[in-house]
Amino acid sequence: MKIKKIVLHILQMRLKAPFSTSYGDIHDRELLIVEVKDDDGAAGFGEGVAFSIPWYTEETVKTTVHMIEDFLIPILSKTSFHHPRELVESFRFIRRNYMAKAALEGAVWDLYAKQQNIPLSQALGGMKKEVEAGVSIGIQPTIKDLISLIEQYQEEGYKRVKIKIKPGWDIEVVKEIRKHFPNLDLMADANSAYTLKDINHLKQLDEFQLMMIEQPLAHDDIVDHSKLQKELETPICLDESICSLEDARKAVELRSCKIMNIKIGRVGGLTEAKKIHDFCKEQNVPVWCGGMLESGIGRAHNISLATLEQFTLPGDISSSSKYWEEDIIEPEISVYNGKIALPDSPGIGFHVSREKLKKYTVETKVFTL
Ligand code: OSB
Ligand code: MG
Repeated sequence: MKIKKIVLHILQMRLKAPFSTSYGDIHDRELLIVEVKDDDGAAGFGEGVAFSIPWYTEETVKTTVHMIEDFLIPILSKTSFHHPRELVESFRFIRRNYMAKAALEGAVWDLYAKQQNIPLSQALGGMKKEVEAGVSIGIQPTIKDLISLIEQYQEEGYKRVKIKIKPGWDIEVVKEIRKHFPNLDLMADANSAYTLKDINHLKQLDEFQLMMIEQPLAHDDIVDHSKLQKELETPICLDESICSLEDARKAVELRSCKIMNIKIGRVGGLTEAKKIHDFCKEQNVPVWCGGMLESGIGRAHNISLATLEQFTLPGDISSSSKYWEEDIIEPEISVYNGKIALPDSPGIGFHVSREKLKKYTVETKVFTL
C-alpha cells in the first residue's frame, strides 16, 4: 500500500448534554479525524479518541497529533507494507501512545478495505450483519432524572443500559433502578473511582444482578482487581487496565476480570483489538466494544469490530443522536429494536460529509508523503 497524503482534521463538537463520569463533566468533544489518501484519490478515515484532558488515559488530542506528526507519519513514509496489520510492527518502537497509533492505523484499515472493495467488517473477519446496541448514561443530577432517561432509551429500543457510578452515587442508585426495572440488562462503570478499601461497600452491589462492574479500581491495575474479583460475585470487566494483548493475558491469568471491554483506541488499533478478541475467544472470556464519545467515523469502526464472534455482549454502541445534534457521516447511525444494521458499502460503510466535517473543523494539517 502506498499512502500519498495524510490530513489531520481537528474538530470541536458540542455534546447534546454534558457527559458526567467519576472524573467530571464533558461538555464539548475535541476530536481528531485522520484521513489517508492513496494515488488514486481514494480516502480512508480513522478517529483519534483521546480527550482534551488526560483523565481517562495519559493521551490527549495534542499528544496524539504530536505523535502522528513527528513520529508515526515519518515511519509510514519510509515503510512499504501490503496490509494494515503490518503497521503494529512498524510502530512498535514507539512506546505506548496507543490512541495515536490507532487513529492512523484505523484510517489505513478503512482505505485498505475500500481498495479491496469490501466492508471493513469483512476485512477484519466479522460475520455478523447487525450488532447489538447499548447505551452509557452519565451521572445525573438526581436518581429521578436517571430513571426517566432509562425509560426514554428503552423506548428508543435499547436493551442494555450502563450507568456511571462513583462513591456517593452507587448502591442507592442501583437499588432504585432495580425497583423500577427488575429485568433490565444493567451494568455499572466506575472509571477507577474505588480502592480495595471499598471491598465491603462494593459487595453490596452483589444483590442487584448487575451484568458486570466495569473498572472499579485503579486505571493501571490488574493485581487489586484480582483480589476484588475473589470477593465479588458481580463479574468485573476491565476497561482502562487493558492496553494490549499482553495486558489481557495477564488479567486472565490472574483472574482479575471475567469480562473484557475492547476499545480500538485504548489498545493501539484494530489489529491489536482483533488479537485480544481472538485470545478472549480461546479463553472463553466474553468481550464487548467500548465507546469514547466518538463521532460517526469512530463509531463505524466500532460497529465493524463488533461483528467478530466473541463480541457476545452489547457494546457502548449507540445511535448518532445519542450525543450529537448532527453527525459527520451519512446516513447517521440508527438503532432499531436494540440493534444496528451493518452497512454493506466498502470500508467503514458510511459516507463522510465534507460539508459537516468542515463545519466542525478548527484546525487542519496536511502532509504529503
Ligand atoms: O469508561 O467506557 C468508558 C466515555 C468516555 C470515556 C470512557 C468511557 C465512556 C463511556 C461512554 O462510558 C461510552 C460511549 O457511549 O461512547
Ligand atoms: Mg469504561
